[in-house]
Amino acid sequence: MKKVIVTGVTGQVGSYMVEYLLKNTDFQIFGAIRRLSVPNHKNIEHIKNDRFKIIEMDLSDAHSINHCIEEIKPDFFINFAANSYVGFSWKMPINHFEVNTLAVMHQLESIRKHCPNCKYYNAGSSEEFGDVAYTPQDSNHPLRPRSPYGASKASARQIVKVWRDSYNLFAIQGWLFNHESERRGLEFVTRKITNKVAKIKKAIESGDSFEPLELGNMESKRDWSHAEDFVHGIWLMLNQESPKEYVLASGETHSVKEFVDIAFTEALGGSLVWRGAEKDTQLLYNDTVVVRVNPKFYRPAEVDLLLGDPSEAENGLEWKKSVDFSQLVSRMVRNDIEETNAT
Ligand code: F7E
Repeated sequence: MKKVIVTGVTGQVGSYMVEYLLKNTDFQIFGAIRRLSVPNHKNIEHIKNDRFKIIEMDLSDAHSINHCIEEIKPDFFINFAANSYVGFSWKMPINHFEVNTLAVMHQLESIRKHCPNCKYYNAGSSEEFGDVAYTPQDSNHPLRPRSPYGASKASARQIVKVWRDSYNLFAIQGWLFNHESERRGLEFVTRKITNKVAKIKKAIESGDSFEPLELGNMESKRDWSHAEDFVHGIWLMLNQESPKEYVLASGETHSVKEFVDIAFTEALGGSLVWRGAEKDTQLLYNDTVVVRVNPKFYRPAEVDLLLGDPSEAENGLEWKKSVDFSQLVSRMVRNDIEETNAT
């Protein structure tokens, strides 16, 4: 039986990958997690299967990475574990490089020594494009990161390339544009919005008071997809004959403000009015402020616009997104309304 190690399985994309592999392969899956004093297995609690086994691996510990790879000798290694919150990366830049960059080198070194035929995927990011030179961004776009996070992923890309070229490994780092879902962490803007929308809706319906949603830069534009669509694209990338890297993106770009607008409209219906601009922007519902800006959520440097070109993946991998922007917002809002009403 073939063996796959997936890191970051308690996160959104890792948990979807485990479900995908259980459904579409007969492989043994090893889900790597980091020991925490308060573990959070919410995203994998529902997955009970003899083919899914949890192993412990800490990406900041080269010994633990090597130990797992040497013992399991996987056929595939999919690395989703990362410090992925861009806004936080200015506060802990070195840790971002340890986890997002150096760990990749440790993984590749262990694979080279113990299982050189293993196919390796590291999650790349549109944040590597950063201060974009042209739109839409494709796989030829230069790396121009704007955050320690983006720099850590761009550096990891160079490591993957060097190990691929030097040792003839099947090692790739596909570019993932923003990918969201009902399992997205609350610190990311999409889930922060949908979660608060649900709470505000509940408060309004119960006649309770509430604090408005506070956001940073609502003008920035992102290319948002559903994380489940990307899991399929990544598996197609890993099953190519030779290691080629692709951009996975929806091919649509929308501002944070548009996301807010659709989310509140979905939950509350009409009677919504925008007022002001930039740092004075507010959204009102029946004359009550439901969204306002708090400058503390602005970043030291912003990526203003991201729009990916999915055509290479559509042609080369026959990959296609199945969820569009408004469906994504709507699914996330409905899920958060259900979860909020259940508590
Ligand atoms: O921010 C703006 C913020 O934190 C999106 C990660 O998965 O995708 C993600 O990175 C935009 C930015 O995601 C708030 O300034 C405004 O312009 O949801 P985000 P991200 O930075 O795009 C890439 C592809 C990755 O690889 C990353 O790992 O929204 N924004 N107000 C805000 N963002 C947050 N988080 N919170 C706010 O209040």
